[in-house]
Amino acid sequence: MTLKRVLSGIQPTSDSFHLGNYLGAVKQWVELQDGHDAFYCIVDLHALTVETDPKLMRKRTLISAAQLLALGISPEKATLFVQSQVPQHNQLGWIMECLTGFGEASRMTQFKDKSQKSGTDTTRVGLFTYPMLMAADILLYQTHLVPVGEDQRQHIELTRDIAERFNSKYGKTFVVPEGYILKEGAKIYDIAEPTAKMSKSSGTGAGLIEIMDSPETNLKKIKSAVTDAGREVTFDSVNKPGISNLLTIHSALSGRTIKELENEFDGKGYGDFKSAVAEVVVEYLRPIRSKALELLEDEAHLVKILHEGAAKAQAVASKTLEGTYKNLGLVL
Ligand code: ATP
Ligand code: LTN
Repeated sequence: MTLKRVLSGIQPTSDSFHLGNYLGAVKQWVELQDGHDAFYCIVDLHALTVETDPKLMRKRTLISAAQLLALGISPEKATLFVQSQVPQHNQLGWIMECLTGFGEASRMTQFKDKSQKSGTDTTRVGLFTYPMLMAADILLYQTHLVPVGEDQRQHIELTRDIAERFNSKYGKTFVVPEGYILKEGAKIYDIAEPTAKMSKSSGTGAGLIEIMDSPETNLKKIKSAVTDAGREVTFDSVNKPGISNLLTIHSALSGRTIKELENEFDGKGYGDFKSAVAEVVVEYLRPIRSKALELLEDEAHLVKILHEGAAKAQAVASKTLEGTYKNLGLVL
């Protein structure tokens, strides 16, 4: 029996992943590496769509790899690689751009949000074509499932549309992928501003729980998390976004249901609840941070894992690219 293929990517745009990245995406990556043929990609080319510093780029790519390994990605089970080391991504990316309408690309809400923030004049063309490169990342591996957070749903839809369009025009070339997006945890909110998405590039800083932050910092941030009117610890995302977000986080990390947590904190105040959330988060992240720091001490080892991953990825990607070129009538 051939295993279903899984692919996902994460940008090396920060010195640390945050709880949203973990609960929305990487936690599922770890689960899916069992029983699937998984490819996980540090999408450094995507990270070039905003201002970058070469020294930071290298550092953050290695920190990303160390964190993914510390969070449980195993190079024996999954193929972990860096996007720029597999040139087929750029090659198929161009084909994807030639298959996408300007109008449909213009409807991508992530582009609209991000370009609005920086202004059209300074927005890079790469930010506009970003979803087409993402489609190439996915389609190159004949991917069935793409584990991502809710914010990526529209990009997955675009990828499916492009794949279907290509298949019907040029013959069956790509597997049409499906998003793997959880109901709970697919959108973690900023804990200081619980109506905004927890994000590396925007948000308050005070509301961002980072994996590589010290336990003391995270403890302090969670204890100062914004709560809501009233005093009952109950899940109600409309009227109690702050408490609901903390309940989601606690439940995802402790494995206890939201109902159980509501019962446990019945009659207790927000203060007690926040202390409990802080303890769960800090104790969960403590060994992960230590492991990532330990891995970062041996850069050569990390680079070797990534090179081995890139070689495995290329073997699959080059086959798909060849089939694509052939179906397009390019002379091989
Ligand atoms: P930025 O906020 O700078 O755009 P990001 O934090 O969204 O970056 P990415 O590398 O773009 O980070 O995303 C990696 C994965 O994490 C994606 O699958 C994305 O959907 C998921 N993700 C990001 N933020 C959240 C969040 N707040 N809740 C749930 N999932 C999230
Ligand atoms: N666009 C995604 C990152 C990303 C990705 C991918 C996710 C790039 N290529 C392929 C899944 C599959 C983001 O911003 N989080």
